[in-house]
This record gives sequence, structure tokens and C-alpha cells, in this order.
Amino acid sequence: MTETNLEVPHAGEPRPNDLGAFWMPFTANRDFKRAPRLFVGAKGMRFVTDDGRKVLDGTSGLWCVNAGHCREPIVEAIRRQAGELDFAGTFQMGHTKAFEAAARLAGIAPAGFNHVFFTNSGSEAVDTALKIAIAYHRARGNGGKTRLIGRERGYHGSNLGGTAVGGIPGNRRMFGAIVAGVDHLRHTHDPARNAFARGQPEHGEELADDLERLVALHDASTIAAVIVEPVACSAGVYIPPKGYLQRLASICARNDILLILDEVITAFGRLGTPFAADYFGISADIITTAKGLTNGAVPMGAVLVKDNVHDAFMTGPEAAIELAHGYTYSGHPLASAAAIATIDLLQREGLLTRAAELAPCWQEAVHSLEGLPHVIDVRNIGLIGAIEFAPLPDAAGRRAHARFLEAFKRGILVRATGDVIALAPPLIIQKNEIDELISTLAGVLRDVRD
Ligand code: PXG
Repeated sequence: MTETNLEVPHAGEPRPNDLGAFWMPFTANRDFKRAPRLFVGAKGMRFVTDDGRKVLDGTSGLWCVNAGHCREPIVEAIRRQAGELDFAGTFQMGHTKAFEAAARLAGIAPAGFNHVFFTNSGSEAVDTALKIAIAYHRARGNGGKTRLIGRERGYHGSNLGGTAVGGIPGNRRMFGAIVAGVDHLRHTHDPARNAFARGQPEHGEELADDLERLVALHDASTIAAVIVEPVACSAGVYIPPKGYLQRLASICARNDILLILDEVITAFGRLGTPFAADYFGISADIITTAKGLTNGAVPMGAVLVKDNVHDAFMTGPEAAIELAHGYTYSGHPLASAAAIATIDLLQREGLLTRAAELAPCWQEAVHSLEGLPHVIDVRNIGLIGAIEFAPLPDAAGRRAHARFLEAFKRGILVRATGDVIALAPPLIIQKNEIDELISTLAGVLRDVRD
């Protein structure tokens, strides 16, 4: 858990002079390429930039490096696997590591989630889960249950299904109504009643009843699934009001609607429990995950499925393919090896529950930013924090972006989304590093004047 040698072979070398070829995702490409921010190494809690500066990671990369960067057991497992079995498919063939990885993942999953479908990303996990939900109802003779319900301000990746159920307007408007039969619940953000809440907000449980409205409108016989993030992170960190998720789950159960919890970010200890389903004590039917599954080291996603959903597919002739779906790299050997090593490491170091120990200290630290210029809300849960700024007139998002840029100059990595700065450091963070992260950010918030 300690930081060791940060020497990186390429630090200090000139940056490549042609950044044109790589069309960067979710990035203002022209702006970035005028003044690039490039990493060349990382270890533990810190990145190293191409000009040799160390940057404290306040975001676990992109919410994925939960155990800290370049952890030796994971590095070693990947290295060994690459030399032992680089590739073997999992269509009508198999290799042992994929089965082991699935069993290990099911072993830390909430009760009843005994089946795992591997993908290569969160986006693929989401689209896989949506397809499984529709096919599940069809397998049980309910072919009309195809409608998918997402939620405003939800993020479920950037594939077609995930974009359709997602609820971030800017992510949707370029692509039209690409998937038919989708509707959305209202989001749960309610600053008038809940600003500066510590942990789960008090108000808003009744917003779950929005699902009753959609059931009344569309009829339950047309609805396959509801998909929500337990904590909606990407759009700005929206923490579910007390009782909300439980109420949503019970409306789903009453109407034979599958509840898909998108735990791409919240799984693997982010809230202080292995999964957010454990934290909130709710029962779902399908869980999607990715990111922390391999500590971000090799792309991998997974769909965890309850026994009853899985078993609904296992009824036809045994020689028939039960689910016409999959990816060349489902259960890739390197990803599987990384997942096994990651789960080992998370368990060995107690990282699946460490956020629960840190949460009180983290909460105090994050809320100490209340009162700084333009701060209109501070939110926290587990080892997640968010600071929201009053938007500049006609320039939504600019305040958070300016603070993100200054923070990077001062040696901390935070994430700007809309007018929110989101924080989610690796679960190995020490208290002095929490102080460093928050006091540096406080300085940025005091000094950036717009
Ligand atoms: N579902 C959820 C809940 C996510 O947060 C995805 C699906 C898609 O995963 P992939 O692996 O396809 O990207 C995500 C991804 C951010 C940020 O800064 C969040 C994500 C990705 C990149 C940036 O908030 N979440």
C-alpha cells in the first residue's frame, strides 16, 4: 500500500509532436492538443507527467484504479498470462482463467448472482444486460416486454443501448432517437431540499413512484427492465435519497420488471461494501460492472445475473446456443488473469470495505469546501465526493473546467463534469493524502476567480 519508486523511463523526454491521429473520446480535441496534458507513468496514488511532475490521483484514473496504480501482483499476473496463453476464444471453446475469474467474481457478488457474462467494457456490459433482459422475458413467453426504462442524468456508456437509456442530454442529442421504446424516470437531484447533505439525502424517496407513472402509461406488459446507477456518478454525482432505491426495487418486483443496477463505478468497494447493492441492501436482477474489475489494467466488463434469470435460458435443447450474444474477447485470458489478481488483492488488503473506514474522515474533508467561492453544493458517499459550482451565465461547465485545469497544474487530478468537480481517489489513499488532495483543491477554489 505504500508508494515506492516513481522513476519512469520516459519521464522528461519530449512529447510526441503529432497528436493529430488519435481522435480522443469525450474530449475537446482541438483545445486539448493545443496544450496537452500527458501521463507517462503511475505508481500507487500518483501519476507522472511527461515533464516529470507527480500528480496525486483524485479520480482513480477514470473511476477504475481502485487498488492504486501498477500494483505488482496485478502487473505480474498479466505479464505471466501474456507469456502462457495470449488468446483463446470462449465461443464453443474455453480456457481455465475465464471460468476462474467468473467464479471469483460471483464469490464476492451479492447473494444469488452466480452467473457472469464477460464483456470488454462497461458500455458492452450495459448493452449485454439490456439484451439479456429482453430475451429473458421472451424466453418466458412474454415477448411484448421489450421497453427499457433509464433515468434522467443517468450514464450507461456510449454504445447504442446505453446511449438510449442514458439521460445526459449532450450525449444523446447528436444521435437522434436511435433505439425505440425507451423512456426515462425523473432524476433525483433536488438541491432546494438536499443541498450539502452528508451521505444519502433525506428527501426524495417518493421520486421512485415515477416508475408507477410509466407503468400506468405504458403498461407493465410492455416493460422489460429499469436500469439505474445506484449512485449516478458521471453526470455529476447524484446520491440516491434514503429509501429511493428500495422503493424502486419493490415497484419493479411487483410488475415483473427486471432491475438492472449499473455498478460500473460503484462495485469493488467504492462505497465501503463489495457492491452498492450490499450497501443499500437492495435486491436487483442483473448487475453490470467493469472498471475496477481489473483495477483498470486490462479492459473488461461483466454482467452478473441472478439464478432465476440465467435459468430461464437453460430450458431448450442442450445442444442449442442459449444466448446469441458475445464478443471475441469475452473472458480474454489477460483480462481474466488481471481480474483474478485484482480480486485477490482487494480481498487481501481489505479494500472492499476500506472506504467504510475512511468515509467519516472523507466526509469531513470534502464538506470543508463548503463556503468557498461559488460552491452551491457538496455531496459525498463512501469514497466519492462532489463539489458543485454556480454556473457562469451562458457558460455552463466552464467554472468546473477552469478549476480542473488549475488543479492539474498544482499536482492533483480531479474530474470536471458539468459544473461539478467529482472526486473518487484510489481506495488505498492515506489520511495525509486526503488532506493533500482537499487542501490543494481548496487553494484552487480560493484562487481561481471567475
Ligand atoms: N455505466 C456506468 C455507470 C459508467 O459510469 C459506463 C457504464 C461505461 O463504461 P465504459 O467502460 O464503456 O466506459 C460507465 C463509464 C467520468 C467517466 O468521468 C465515467 C465513465 C467513463 C468515463 C468517464 O465520469 N463511466
